[in-house]
Amino acid sequence: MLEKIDMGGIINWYPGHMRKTKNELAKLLKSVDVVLEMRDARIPISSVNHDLEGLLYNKKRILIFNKTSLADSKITKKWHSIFKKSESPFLFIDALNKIDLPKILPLARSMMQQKWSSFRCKGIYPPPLKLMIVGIPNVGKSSLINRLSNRKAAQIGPNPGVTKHNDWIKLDKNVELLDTPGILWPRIENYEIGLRLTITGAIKDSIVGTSKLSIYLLCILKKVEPKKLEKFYQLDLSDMDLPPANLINKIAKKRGCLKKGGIIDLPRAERLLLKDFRSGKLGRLSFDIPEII
Ligand SMILES: Nc1nc2c(ncn2[C@@H]2O[C@H](COP(=O)(O)OP(=O)(O)O)[C@@H](O)[C@H]2O)c(=O)[nH]1
Ligand SMILES: [Mg+2]
Repeated sequence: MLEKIDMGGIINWYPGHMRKTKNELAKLLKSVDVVLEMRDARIPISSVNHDLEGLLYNKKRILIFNKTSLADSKITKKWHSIFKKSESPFLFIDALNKIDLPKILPLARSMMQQKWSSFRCKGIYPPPLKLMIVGIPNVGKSSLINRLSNRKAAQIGPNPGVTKHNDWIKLDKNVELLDTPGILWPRIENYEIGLRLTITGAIKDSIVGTSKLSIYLLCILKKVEPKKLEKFYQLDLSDMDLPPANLINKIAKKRGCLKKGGIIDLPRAERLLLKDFRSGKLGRLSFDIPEII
């Protein structure tokens, strides 16, 4: 996937609040009925936080793959059939475009039926359903809460690290949902996973650097969407044979990313490419591919 470019390295980005959150989650989980584990539909495997497995393994859990409208729909279909074979309940949703959101609460309630019937047998009215949403930073946890509660109950933002506290939010008189800050794991040893997490927004660009990130993106776009790339930046078809490092120079020239004296402003071109991709101008893209993972 990465051609012959050296992308080696380990990503260490584990701000103090992530460690604190993990410790707090462990305590809060006791009062939670169902965990909504949110992952990014473009990286359904790379966005798994294995560091949380020890905490979550015996909890009722729904896997929520968010940002489906940004993922390649053919690849999402393949992931769908793969996850169907596993035992975990899951949903592919889009919080921003309100895709399949009404399925979440009925699914969570259906997982509580047995426990609630035993309450009713004892003549006790079941307590409100308590949900907790967990996941990597910027995956859309707060956006989903706002959609489900029909108000701006949770703070959202385009950069990782917006939610800093664990907040209980009442969805209605029978459901409470806990928003949590995004957490990663202390050492991301697989550098390509680190790149996927960064390109999709869980890790700050500055940790990896826009240079490596844009080269990574161009490697993929060249392979998966060459026509779109060529057309969008008015390149030539033959440019698609160029190594990504040369291709970004071409894009810089085409887009007028130049400094005084006509010198190419590479960082500007890199930021432009990333912005174009993230605003959806370069099409839908999935980074975890079932056959490759
Ligand atoms: N396209 C798209 N963007 C989303 C979706 N959900 C969230 N976002 C965007 O992703 C960014 C992070 O969202 P936020 O809810 O703050 O993520 P959190 O850090 O997990 O709470 C914001 O810019 C949202 O607008 C989605 O389903 N689709
Ligand atoms: Mg948040």
